[in-house]
Amino acid sequence: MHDTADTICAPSTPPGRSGIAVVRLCGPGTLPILQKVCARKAAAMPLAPRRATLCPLVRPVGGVGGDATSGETPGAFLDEALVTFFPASRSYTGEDIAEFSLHGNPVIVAALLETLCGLGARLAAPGEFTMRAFLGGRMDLAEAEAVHDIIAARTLYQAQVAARQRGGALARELRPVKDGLVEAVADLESAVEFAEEDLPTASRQATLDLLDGICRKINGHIDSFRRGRVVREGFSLALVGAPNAGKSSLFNALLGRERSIVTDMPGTTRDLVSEEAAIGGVPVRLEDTAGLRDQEGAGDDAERLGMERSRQAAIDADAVLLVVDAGRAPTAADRGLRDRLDALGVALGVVAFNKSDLPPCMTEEGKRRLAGAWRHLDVSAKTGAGVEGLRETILGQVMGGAGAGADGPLVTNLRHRQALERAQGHIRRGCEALAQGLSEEFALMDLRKALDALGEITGETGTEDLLDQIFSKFCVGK
Ligand SMILES: Nc1nc2c(ncn2[C@@H]2O[C@H](COP(=O)(O)OP(=O)(O)OP(=O)(O)O)[C@@H](O)[C@H]2O)c(=O)[nH]1
Ligand SMILES: [Mg+2]
Repeated sequence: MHDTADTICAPSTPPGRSGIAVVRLCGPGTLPILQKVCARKAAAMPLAPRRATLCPLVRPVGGVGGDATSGETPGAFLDEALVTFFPASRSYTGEDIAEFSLHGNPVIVAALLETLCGLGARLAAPGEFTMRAFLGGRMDLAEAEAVHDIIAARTLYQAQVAARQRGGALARELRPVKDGLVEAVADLESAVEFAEEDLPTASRQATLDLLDGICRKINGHIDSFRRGRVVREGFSLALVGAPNAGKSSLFNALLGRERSIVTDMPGTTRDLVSEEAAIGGVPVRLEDTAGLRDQEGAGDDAERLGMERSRQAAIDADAVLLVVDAGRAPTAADRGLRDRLDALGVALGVVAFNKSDLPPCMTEEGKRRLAGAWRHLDVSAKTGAGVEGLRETILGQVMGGAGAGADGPLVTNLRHRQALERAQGHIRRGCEALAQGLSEEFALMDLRKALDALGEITGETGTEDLLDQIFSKFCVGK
């Protein structure tokens, strides 16, 4: 069981020197501790709730027994800070909270924490404030997880998606699924109650239809995870192609700066060059690679090792961008490269026919044949033409056809997807039992398990073991 009887404290800003540093205090001891550390003239009066108040902070003489209410400075001065008191009724966790905005100096922060602990608080574990908010009913578990995602976001778009979940979007989207399940359970329960009257076949069919609709809705959520995972974690893209095709030029164009060396000499890039970028608000690790020649054994040792790394990068990446020089006549090597990527098991790719600013040397039919099942488009790394379209195409491919801003459900968390899959499995088993004409009680057992699985997402059911696992990933002080 998780203890919420203690009063906890922690720094909520990262260590080091900064303009301000924030320390949080939370729990039943908040007010008595505040009265001891805030050496205000009007200390006998409680701080106005939810109002920042400038206070000298002191380490009271005699620790817990000290008294700061006399108006005199009763102990060692710590800092002058802005202190905000949030009463339990309107706080993040549902308990009394105080927030101290101090001068951003680690020595001052440490002294305040030591003082608070001396007065009966203890240092909070990672995520303990948010865990208390969940346990206190201030937010559901999916919302609490979204708090972590907001802080972990690497792009504004990721933060916006997480903020939607923090606002209860997932629970709202799952509401019709849960309501449908509860309706099906109620139908079957009444059938069990009036067993001697036997549920008419038509009514059983209606329940099956209802469950089928629910399964389809759950499927929509499960399918959205492909997109959601990419939004939450980002993806990697390896640029591969023949020497001199313009891979490094396109890499720089996608990155928006001249990171990789470009020359007119084939074989310029020898090793992998990796950089973080963002496409449509989704983080992407771009990998520029050494040009792949058709004679794999050719070249010096460095070139051969470079080509081996290129092949490995193509295998390891989430998607491949095959860059083809369309400013010269197509060669058998270009076609061979596309086949080799298939042979390496690269499933997701886009073909960029580069140097579209030069007179065209390839027919549309030739491009289509070379690209095969992959999407292809003309670009010019030199002029930038087509690069924006290329970004959209790449994102569309890794997101399974939808763009970053696509509407509809978006499951970004593997734990949620697994719970949805379990719920779906239970519903399917329940449907089978009904279709086989077994007693409704069998189906009821499965549907109740499905409801439990859905409840795990928002934390209504079976979460005690999960809590430490989820909240240990949080920062201290959140
Ligand atoms: N006209 C034109 N030239 C381009 C374009 N993209 C690249 N180039 C030129 O093509 C040559 C090779 O470009 P790189 O980007 O170094 O090609 P690469 O595929 O990285 O080459 P390696 O690293 O040697 O395999 C350079 O002279 C570039 O200026 C383009 O869109 N249009
Ligand atoms: Mg290069």
